[in-house]
Amino acid sequence: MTPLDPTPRRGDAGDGLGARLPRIDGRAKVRGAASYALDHPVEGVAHAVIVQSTIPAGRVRTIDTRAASAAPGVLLVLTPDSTPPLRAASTWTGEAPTQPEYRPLEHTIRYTGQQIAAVVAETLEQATEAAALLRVAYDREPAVAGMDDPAAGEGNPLPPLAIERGDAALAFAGAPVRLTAEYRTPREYQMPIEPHGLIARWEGDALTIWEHSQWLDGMARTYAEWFGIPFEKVRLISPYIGGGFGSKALALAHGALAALAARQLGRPVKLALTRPQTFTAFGGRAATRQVLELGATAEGRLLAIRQRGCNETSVDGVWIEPLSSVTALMYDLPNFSSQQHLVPVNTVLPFAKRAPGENPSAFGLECAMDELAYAVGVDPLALRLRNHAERDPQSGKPWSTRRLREAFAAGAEAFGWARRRMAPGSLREGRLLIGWGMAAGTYPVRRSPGEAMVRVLADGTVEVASSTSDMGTGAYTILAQTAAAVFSVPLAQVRVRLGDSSLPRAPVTGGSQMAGLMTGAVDKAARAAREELIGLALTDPRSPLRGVANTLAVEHGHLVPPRGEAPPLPIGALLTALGRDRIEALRDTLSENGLTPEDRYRAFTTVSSMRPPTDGDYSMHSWCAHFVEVAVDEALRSIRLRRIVTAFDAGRLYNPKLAESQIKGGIIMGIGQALLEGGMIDPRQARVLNNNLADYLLPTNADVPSIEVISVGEPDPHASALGGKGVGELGIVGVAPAIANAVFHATGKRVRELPITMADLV
Ligand code: MCN
Ligand code: MOS
Repeated sequence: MTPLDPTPRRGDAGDGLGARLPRIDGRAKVRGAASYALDHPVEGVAHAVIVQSTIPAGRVRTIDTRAASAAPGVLLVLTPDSTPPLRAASTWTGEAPTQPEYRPLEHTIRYTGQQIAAVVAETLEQATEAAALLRVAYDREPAVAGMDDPAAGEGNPLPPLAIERGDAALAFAGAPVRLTAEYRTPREYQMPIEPHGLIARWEGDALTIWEHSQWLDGMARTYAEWFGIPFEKVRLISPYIGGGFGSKALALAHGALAALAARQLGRPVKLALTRPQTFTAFGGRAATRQVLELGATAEGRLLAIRQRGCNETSVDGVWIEPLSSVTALMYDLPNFSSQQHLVPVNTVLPFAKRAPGENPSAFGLECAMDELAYAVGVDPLALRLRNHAERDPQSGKPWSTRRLREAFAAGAEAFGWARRRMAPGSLREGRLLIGWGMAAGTYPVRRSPGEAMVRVLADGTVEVASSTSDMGTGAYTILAQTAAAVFSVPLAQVRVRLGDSSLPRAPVTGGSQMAGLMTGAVDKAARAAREELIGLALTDPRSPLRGVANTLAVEHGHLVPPRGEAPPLPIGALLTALGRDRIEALRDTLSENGLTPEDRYRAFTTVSSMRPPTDGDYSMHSWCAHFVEVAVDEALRSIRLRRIVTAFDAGRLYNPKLAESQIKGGIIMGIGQALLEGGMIDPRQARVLNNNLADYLLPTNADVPSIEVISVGEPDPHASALGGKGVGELGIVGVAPAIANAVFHATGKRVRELPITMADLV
């Protein structure tokens, strides 16, 4: 490259932020060069296999380990009797442990599939064989299979989640139009293609763990606390992740077991869960149920919503799937009352799956809005515009940006919504009943501190380093683009290192916050490094540009005097002239000064520092509108999607190709939720029956129609340093109700429970 040759341009933004570029890690991934946690070659590794409970409640009376221990290659059998307790770790939300000890294996059984033993052997086959030889005797107790089990009862109220705004009961009673309906979503599972597992290795009191992670620092903290070693002694490594969707944010019991076994054996241990084991080794989305009462004027203006909901949790833990999260703020709604119960059942503790809360919340609300549209005879889109909220009705704060109207308009235009006729069954193609449905979605802007290191090396390479993770989202690419923009260098000149807890700190890659906060951190660090370069170039005695001007620009990776006083100098050449191999800058996005090291540590290793969307003067959210077409075979009642158009506002897009890909991924997951997914629970054993990818149905290419994605966002200066809002979870919110509404339009059948199957339409 000769100096000042324009770098290859792709789109208006070059290789910088905003350019529509493919993922820089894409080639490595498709060619098998990207190494995932379990691929890592570790000398002398032993293999662990987990054994799970076959009863839902009771106690392990005995585990006869004799045959297993004597089996070929077996090195260690861990049972509740033989496993020493670890120290309890504080929770991911930052609360101190309530008990001193943590036992990854316990006698008390709370759900089918709970881990009760582990076998470690020389080979995976030997460990698997020996695990089958364990003889477990249980004392069984009655279990609660799910929320609908008569033994489940009403559950426990959650007062902190209750919302009372205006007088919903009164307004509902006096409303000219009233609707009451119950909406339900089943247990759902994240099901990333890369199943869960890890390799643990001790060297003295230092623990290295190769484990996929949405939160390197949070998981490293948990391991450190479990084993009573300093945080710095734990190194988590996970440069690539085969999807997480919320399931890879925490250190889990099988991780504790692998690390424990490795310490006990004095050699590295690898543990991979089988696909069926992943259904109970960590929690998926909780099943939910909500009754919505909508009161409206005859023209469809909302007067009141009363919401009574519940979600499943485990018998010994609390997981909240907040059902009011969209209901409370989507529409101009003067009177709102919401209460939620938690129903403890014998399940693994549910956890976050893409848009926890917003997703089932929107399913109820956006179906109910469609029902209201039919009750008052107003087009569903017109009804939503009629109820548009000009500010957040819950916090009373103005929206930072809300281009939902624009999303409705752009989506409707691209879809051809204006041609829709209201009556169900009015569109037909031969034996196909065609239905058009729509729904809105939203996801809050969350913010935590992030930290990044930017280095400029003597060969001109710009290096970005952070412990944040890329689950397939595109973090490598957008962070490279961020640095490329600051130095105006081609992407090929930037190297990004992520997914290693020894790198600068980052909070959880959850809540769709990472792109906004890490582009901010990288931009800040890169600017600091650029300033330092310029300063050195102007003042260092060895700099060829010393004294030539009183300012310099950085263009195309060169230091450029403003009026051509001297030839442009490549940034690497300056370092060489100075005899330095690098300059570097570490910056974070913590706004508060004077944080103690302990505060900093907590900020990155717990979610205690995550700011809610209404923290500050504005209420900040991303928005979307989905328009879908379904075809229902009149005779077979099979449901096929024909096309989806989604318009969204996620502020400025750091990379439109990747943001659109995120939205498409969310939509595809929403298709699964609407038509295919759902844990089937055996009422006798409280067991997930379809615990494999043959029976737990996910959308395949053949299930996915053409998807058109349109961005209508504009930079939101309040939401993040560089103006973007989250997209990772946004796309799934509202998909299932849009599909349910389309099915209604096709068939006249209102299905209020997911997934919607042929059986619902006969
Ligand atoms: N992006 C953009 N412009 C924006 C915002 C985001 O171009 N204004 C693009 C970037 O490529 C960025 C990606 O979208 O890397 C996601 O950014 P963001 O919305 O900040 O989400 P996170 O980086 O925090 O990723 C987590 C989020 C969550 S919480 C779940 S759940 C989820 C999701 O991302 N899990 C995923 N998307 C996933 N995608 C894949 N492939 N795999 C998962 O497990
Ligand atoms: Mo996403 S469910 O917040 O990891």
